[in-house]
Amino acid sequence: MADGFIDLDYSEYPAEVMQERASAFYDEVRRRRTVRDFSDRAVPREVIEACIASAGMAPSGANQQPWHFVAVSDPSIKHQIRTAAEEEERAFYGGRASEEWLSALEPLGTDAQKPFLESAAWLIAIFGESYGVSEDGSQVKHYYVQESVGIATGVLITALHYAGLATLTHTPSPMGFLNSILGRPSNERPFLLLVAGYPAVGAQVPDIARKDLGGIASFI
Ligand code: IYR
Repeated sequence: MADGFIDLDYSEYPAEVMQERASAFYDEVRRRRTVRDFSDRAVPREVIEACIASAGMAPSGANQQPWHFVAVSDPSIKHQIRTAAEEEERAFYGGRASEEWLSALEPLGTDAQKPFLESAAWLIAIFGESYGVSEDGSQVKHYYVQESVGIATGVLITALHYAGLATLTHTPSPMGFLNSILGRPSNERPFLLLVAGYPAVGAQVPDIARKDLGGIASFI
């Protein structure tokens, strides 16, 4: 065997089993919805740890794993994040966003108030490392950072949903305040703030549909 290579750990499923597994997975993920109304019930840290560990298994450019996740349950840090995010959101909804953008958001019923940033059990701030820093302090070029972090975030959202938690992808813009509040270095750029927890009892979601397969894929 070539140096630096090991055998693939792979188990093949018969075609019918593959079909069953693919359909069962679809039935799981089709129920995922973005939730904006969270309960303040605690969620064990170990669940979040396992989901983040799954996200860390995502493929990445040159296997550089250019991501960092900060999981926040501390109420005072959540309060600081909410205060900073709402300040940006007020600017966004109060004039920074175009009319076209605001009308695209209308079906979602969003506004500058972000109470879930304090009520939800966990906020997971996801950072992309625009470059790495080696032991001697020199910069290491990273490749496909946005793609890699986006894939890892997708795995994280799916893992949290699969575990039985609700999530919300929140993107206050700009998000630089996350570096200062969470003490992250300047080579890390905030990618997304993922809110995770139990949905509030009676939580509602917008009555919007996903495109069907024909609307998102072609087979040739
Ligand atoms: N960041 C704002 C606005 C917003 C933008 C998009 I695109 C959304 O899909 C949802 C919200 C906010 O969080 O309200």
